[in-house]
Amino acid sequence: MAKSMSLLWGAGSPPCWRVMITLEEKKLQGYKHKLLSFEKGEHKSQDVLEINPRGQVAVHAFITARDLHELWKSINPITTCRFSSSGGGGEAVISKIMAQDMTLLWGSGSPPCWRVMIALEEKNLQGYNQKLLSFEKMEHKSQEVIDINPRGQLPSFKHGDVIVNESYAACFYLESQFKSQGNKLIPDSPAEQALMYQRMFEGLTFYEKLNAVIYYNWFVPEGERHDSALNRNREALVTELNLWEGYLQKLGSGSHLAGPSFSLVDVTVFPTVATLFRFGLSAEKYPKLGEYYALLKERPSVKASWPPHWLENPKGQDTLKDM
Ligand SMILES: N[C@@H](CCC(=O)N[C@@H](CS)C(=O)NCC(=O)O)C(=O)O
Repeated sequence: MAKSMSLLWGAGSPPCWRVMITLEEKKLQGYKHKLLSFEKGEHKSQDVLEINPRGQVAVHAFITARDLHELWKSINPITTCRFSSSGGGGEAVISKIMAQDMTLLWGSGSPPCWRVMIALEEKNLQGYNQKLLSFEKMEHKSQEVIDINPRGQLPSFKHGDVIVNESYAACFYLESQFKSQGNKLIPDSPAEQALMYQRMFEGLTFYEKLNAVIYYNWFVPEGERHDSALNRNREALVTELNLWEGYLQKLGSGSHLAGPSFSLVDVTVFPTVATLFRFGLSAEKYPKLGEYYALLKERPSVKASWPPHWLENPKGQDTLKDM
């Protein structure tokens, strides 16, 4: 197994080290590897770019998609849903009972909250307890939130006594606990599964680059703002947008982000895409993202969880109009 794996790595890079520790723990010594030098710019070499088009300093772990899948299969034990039933009315009743034990504290328009809400819908867990809180009124710093999430952030999510606040963690948790309930969100095909994981984690970069532009004034105190810094952030977002356009282009029309089926990467990245268009991104300039947005916005789980303040006020901002 290890022989079919290859890792391009840099010394002292924590992302590379993570992969190497996992490979060791899984007794996959013997994989092919090549130590590259960041100083010499070897992370921008053709060898790297062929596997990782980002070839960027912040991403130091390179492993092929197929290898990633094999590795993931070996570290991700298949969990089965203890509560599944074989159809009939039983499943709906069980979903309802399970959902009653769940509580979500959320904020309207927050992509992390939206991810969890889409996952809950997809897993037929409608009927969970929920409370919409206001960021403006600082309700995310209330005791009610801090009791579940000491970071004072939304989403804050609880299932019985289990607390899982990080949106990605909550999505993985729901899929793993309710594997055979509602829609299956992790594809079986090795290529699709590996691509799903790959794009999910790239999705975090996408979200970060978006926030650095649309919330620049919110994040950076008045005296520390510079047009040059904002322009740099805008350029970084354009680079990111072009990467995602390219990914969608390669997958072909009508595809989801990891292939033909809707999966966890759509759950986690769609809210970022919707936010782009809410902030004025042009579907003419980014036609593939536009097409993807148009496809997904009609999906029942997405419609059911659409941010209420977007519904009340359908016109968004034009911050990204000229991107
Ligand atoms: N990594 C967290 C991020 C959650 C997050 O940043 N939530 C924002 C709303 S979108 C928040 O609560 N911000 C308030 C704060 O950080 O004080 C996740 O994915 O769940």
